[in-house]
Amino acid sequence: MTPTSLTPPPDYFQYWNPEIETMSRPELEALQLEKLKIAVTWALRTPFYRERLPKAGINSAEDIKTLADLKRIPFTAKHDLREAFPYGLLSVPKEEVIRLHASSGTTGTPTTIYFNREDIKKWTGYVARCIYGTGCNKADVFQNMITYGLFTGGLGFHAGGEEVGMLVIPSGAGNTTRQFRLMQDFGTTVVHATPSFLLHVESIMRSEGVSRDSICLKRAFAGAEPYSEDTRRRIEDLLKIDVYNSYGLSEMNGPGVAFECQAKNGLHLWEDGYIGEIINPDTLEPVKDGETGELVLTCLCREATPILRYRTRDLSSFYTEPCVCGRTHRRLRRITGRTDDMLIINGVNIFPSQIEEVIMAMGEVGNNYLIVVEKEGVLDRLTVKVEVGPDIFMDDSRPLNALRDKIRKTIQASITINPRVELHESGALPISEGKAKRVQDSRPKDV
Ligand code: DLL
Repeated sequence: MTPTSLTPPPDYFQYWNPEIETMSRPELEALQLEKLKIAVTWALRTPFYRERLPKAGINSAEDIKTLADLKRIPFTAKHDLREAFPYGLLSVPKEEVIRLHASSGTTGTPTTIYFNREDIKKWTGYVARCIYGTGCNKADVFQNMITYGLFTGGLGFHAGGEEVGMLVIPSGAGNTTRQFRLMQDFGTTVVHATPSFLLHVESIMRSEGVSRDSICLKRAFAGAEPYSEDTRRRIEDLLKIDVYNSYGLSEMNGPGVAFECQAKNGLHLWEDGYIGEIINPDTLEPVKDGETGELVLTCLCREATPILRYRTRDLSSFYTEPCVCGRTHRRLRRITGRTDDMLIINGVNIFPSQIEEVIMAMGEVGNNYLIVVEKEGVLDRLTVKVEVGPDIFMDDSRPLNALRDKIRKTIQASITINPRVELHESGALPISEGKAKRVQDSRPKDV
């Protein structure tokens, strides 16, 4: 279904937990207040918040009287989690912890999130709610083509899929040829992957001559990295499936924070589990209703590692109108990037997503691209490397030159910077099994 489709019949939308998903806003806010008080109690048990909250005049849950009191709680940032490593945010005895997940820690100390049994149960419930809300049920065969391990995407979706009662194939990421075999052997109907891996799967399927009719795929959950509406449409058209956007982050458990329903028009933030705010990242004040800013999230559903008012760095906004599906939980717009993704090229601010939007809307372009930024003398130089589509031949220079020129001009019209464009044949650019690395910025860091 596309966002502009006619209104579907009333029984089209399916809810995992109808009472919670469609509860009135006043009821939902009352529930949030009750859970926020509990989350503050959990937080006050951790060394980190025991030091921080009293400075803001919060000494117990009694100090939270209305949801507006949330604003009195100071923000928590990524560096706070690093400083609190390893146990500064643990609020239960270690014996009660049954699992941990951690970020990759590419910039130093990893951030670690602990779960007790109840936390895992609640997280699984949110992921199951997301999956069921896309129309899946226990008749589905679900191939989880994402990294298992410390990354939350593998085990998080695995547990959610089992909770819905689907047959879960824990295939993990990578090994594309084997992924097709599994799909064919077991009749996979749903997959979960990063959007870049889904595009890669489609390219390999084409180059290996795997027929679309030999698989019975209907849906994909795609997330863990930003992608544009054009990329979604491209995956849907090429694979003939419905793609649902899935948003989450390890600090808020992992996947299962916000997800698209069958209307595929914005991601419902599960507000009985998370409180969402959008702030201006410079002033730290809330933006006006519907405006874009940084998403700040408070976790209401995890005791072992409580995190309040976490600055996600992700840029989004809330839709102001309700969803046709009847759920009352507000919808987030597709995340367009992160405040720390922004590239400043010769003084012009751009987000990689602006380049992706241009490229993925062009039919002649293939499924992979790379943005390279270098220093050339005193100036910055932007190169966009693009794989060509299957209908373009690398030995025919006329159409190649025309395509190169078209890409260059369209990018320039969008971001005002004139890039160098390199065309590559399908499969030539690096792919990553996890989150795609779309930007290579080799400029010295202190310039
Ligand atoms: O990526 C959790 C996840 C797993 C989400 C599987 C969806 C599917 P982290 O590794 O902590 O957790 O990375 C979180 O990834 O702050 C966003 O910047 C980005 N991100 C996640 N989902 C989306 C999405 C998982 N749908 C960070 N669109 C977040 C855009 C996304 N960015």
